Amino acid sequence: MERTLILIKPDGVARGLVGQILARIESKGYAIDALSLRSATAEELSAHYAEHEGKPFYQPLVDFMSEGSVVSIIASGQGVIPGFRSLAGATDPTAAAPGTIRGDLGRDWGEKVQKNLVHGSDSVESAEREIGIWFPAE
Ligand code: IDP
Repeated sequence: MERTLILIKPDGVARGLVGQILARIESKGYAIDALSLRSATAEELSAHYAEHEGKPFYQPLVDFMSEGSVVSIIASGQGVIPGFRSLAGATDPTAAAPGTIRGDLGRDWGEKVQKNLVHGSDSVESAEREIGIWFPAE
């Protein structure tokens, strides 16, 4: 069964949206196979965002991701990788379509602030790599 790595970022945890976001994942029919709430380590964040290192938003993104607790989730189901990205909506919450997590619940976006509530892996390779970062036992 296809699986993906989902993160509920610190803005989602701080705003009390964990339940709503989990409900959308479960209502779509995806299974939650693992779930953890804790602060991300510097090592996890630099590994997770390695592809963005050197970009202007990299350091603000890592700082924001270190601001509070993160929920990491392994979800599975048919087509869950593109399916969750479609539930999440466009990266910029001000442009994300209504009906998506970012479109309905996200607000804050700026040059240096990247508060878009969730992350979802974008390919099978990324999913397996990211699951290895957040759930090393998997
Ligand atoms: P995604 O989360 O929609 O897959 P990515 O391009 O993988 O988007 O970017 C990872 C994260 O980096 C985004 O979710 C967002 O928080 C931040 N980000 C991406 N592009 C920008 C940008 O142009 N400005 C500020 N933050 C950005």
